[in-house]
Amino acid sequence: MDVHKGRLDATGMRIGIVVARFNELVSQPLLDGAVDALVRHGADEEHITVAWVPGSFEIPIAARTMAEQGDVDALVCLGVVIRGETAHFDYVAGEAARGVAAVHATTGVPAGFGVLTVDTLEHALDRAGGKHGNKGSDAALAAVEMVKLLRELRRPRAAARQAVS
Ligand code: INI
Repeated sequence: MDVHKGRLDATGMRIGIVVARFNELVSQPLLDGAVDALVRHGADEEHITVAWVPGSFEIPIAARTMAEQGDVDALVCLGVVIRGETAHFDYVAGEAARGVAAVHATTGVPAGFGVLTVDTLEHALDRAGGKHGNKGSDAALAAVEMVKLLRELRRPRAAARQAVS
C-alpha cells in the first residue's frame, strides 16, 4: 500500500494570505490565528504576504493574482459572512467558496478556505479564537498540509518520467 500524508511543516514556505475587511472585528483574529499557526509550524514571517480586500466577494480575484504571480507556495483565504447582515449572504458566501476552489483547481496552488459562513456575530467570534477554536489557524494548516502532500504526489511521477526517458 502506498499512503501519502502531508506533514505540518511550513519551513521555507512562502504563503499568501487574502483576508476580507468586512466584519474586521472577526477577520483580524482569523488573520492573527493563521499567522500564529504558520510561524509555530516553521514559517518565517518574512515569507508571509497579506492582502486585505474589501469583502469576501473580492477574495478570489486577489487569491488568483497572488497564485499567478508564482511566488507563493500556498494561499490562505479568510473572511466572515454573517447571514443576519445580508440578503445576499448566499451569493457572497457561494462566490467566495466557488472562486477560491476555482483558483486552486486551475493554478495548482493549494488554498486553505477560512471564510466563516455563520448566522450571528457570536457564532463568528466562537470560531475566531473562541470556544470553537480558530478557523484561520485551521485553514493555514490545511494549506501547509496540502503543499507537502502535493509535493509528495508529484515526486514519484517525476522519478517515473526520468526512468523512461
Ligand atoms: N462581505 C463579507 O465578507 N461578509 C459579509 O457578511 C458581507 N455582507 O454582509 O454583505 C459582505 N459583503 C460585501 C461583499 O463581499 C463585497 O465586498 C461587496 O459586495 C462589494 O463587491
